Amino acid sequence: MESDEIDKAQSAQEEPDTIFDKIIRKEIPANIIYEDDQALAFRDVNPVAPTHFLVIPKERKGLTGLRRAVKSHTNILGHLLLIASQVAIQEKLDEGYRVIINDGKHGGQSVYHLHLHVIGGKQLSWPPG
Ligand code: D5M
Repeated sequence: MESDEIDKAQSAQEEPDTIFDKIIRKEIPANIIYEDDQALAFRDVNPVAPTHFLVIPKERKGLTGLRRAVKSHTNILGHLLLIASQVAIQEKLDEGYRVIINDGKHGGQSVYHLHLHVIGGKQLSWPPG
């Protein structure tokens, strides 16, 4: 396995409550760097770059992953991208950054609550593995 996250993704599945719900409800600590009524951004506990934060919808509304997106999710999907951009500015990622959504087993998804990864703070390589 390439990493713990890929390892976890092999057995991860949709569930009614995820670790991110506990973060939203403030039941477990997280390093929250942005919050509004619809979205939350916090630092990834397992960073893969000098800056690595996640942007999530506060209400999952069926969005366990991007594959579940339907037309009624259009506004929240747009909002999450906008917040990714605004928090990247807040984090001073002036030289650029990358936004990633891992979907399903092949995508390496380990938490089934839609989330955008924003990584930066160094020159990133391409392609990802
Ligand atoms: O990404 C799921 C990401 O979630 C992974 O990079 C670790 C991160 N994670 C898991 N638990 C926490 C907590 N408690 N705080 C912060 N970050 C966390 P995926 O795309 O599903 O593999």
